[in-house]
Amino acid sequence: MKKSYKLLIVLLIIIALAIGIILSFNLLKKERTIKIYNWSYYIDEDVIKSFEEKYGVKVIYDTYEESGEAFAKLKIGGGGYDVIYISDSFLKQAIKEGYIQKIDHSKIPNFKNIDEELINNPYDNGLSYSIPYMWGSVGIGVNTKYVKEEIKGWKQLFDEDFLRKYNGKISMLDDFVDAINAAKFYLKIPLNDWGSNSIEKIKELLKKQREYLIGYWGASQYIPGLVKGEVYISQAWSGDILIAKDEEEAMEYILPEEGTVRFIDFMVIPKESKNTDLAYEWIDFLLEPEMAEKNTRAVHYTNSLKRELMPNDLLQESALYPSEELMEKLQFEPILTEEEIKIIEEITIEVKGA
Ligand code: N2P
Repeated sequence: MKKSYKLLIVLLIIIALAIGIILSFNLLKKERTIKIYNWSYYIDEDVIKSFEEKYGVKVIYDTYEESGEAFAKLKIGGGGYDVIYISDSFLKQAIKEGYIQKIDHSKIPNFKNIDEELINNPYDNGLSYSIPYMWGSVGIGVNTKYVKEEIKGWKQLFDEDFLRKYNGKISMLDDFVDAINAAKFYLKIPLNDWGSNSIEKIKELLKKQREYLIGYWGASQYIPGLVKGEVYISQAWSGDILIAKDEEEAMEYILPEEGTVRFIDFMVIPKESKNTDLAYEWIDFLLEPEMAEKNTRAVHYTNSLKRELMPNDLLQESALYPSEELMEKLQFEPILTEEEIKIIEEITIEVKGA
């Protein structure tokens, strides 16, 4: 064999080896995957990218529209997810049922950044099983291009004349606990009252309202829906309406005068997560002031960090850091027991299927 042939063969072998090494490195890299399940419209996409770059992992990020979907995933061990975001109301029951892993605080150096008020919360006091992500309120989003009259509260969303006027242009939350909460505020029924008399009244009210609704919508329907004018009025979460306002100036968020709820969403590690180290890294990353600020700016909800870690311009936004007077209008979401979760499922089926 000629010398130049030998050289060519050696060269080809070297190239083949190099390709092999690159491929296997990429395969290895691909194996580092974390799966996240969060509400729709609830993160700055750049934060996901920064995490992927920093840790050299692939993030599989799926979203949902109502708390029941997250709870159902936890019930089956997590459905392959490593971090699931769950609403306050369902958290205690998920802990009680053993759906969630205990949090090892030593694996979250940024734990020190969390606001004291959120550490001592009624759902998981001391944060043994969960880490708070964001909080906000439930209210009413209105596109004032189409609705000129002043909306004051839940009273209008249940008033038949009003409903007739905006027939097919109103949506209620797909997250049925919140539709039920609205009915309770309107009927002056306490949020933790699940007695059969109260339930009958709530069902009757919601069934009557349903006739006039475009539907029960989550954020991924009502945010674009309000912007395009497909729907004029939506029961909605506070930040979502501010997201819509980024696109359509005529958007307004109303805190109902009868009162409303303040929600807190938590990050948890499901029982069967296989990538707990990555799950801790994800949670810790989101508690970095820079990332929390980015998320708050993108989705307009209040992150769980201490105020002193946030810049002044954010602290001055009353939608994010409301005055004490406004805070008094807000009640915590109720803590649901197993029976109450079942009752909600029954009301949902009966009202939605009516
Ligand atoms: C974010 C929805 C907030 C979830 N788009 C309310 N718990």
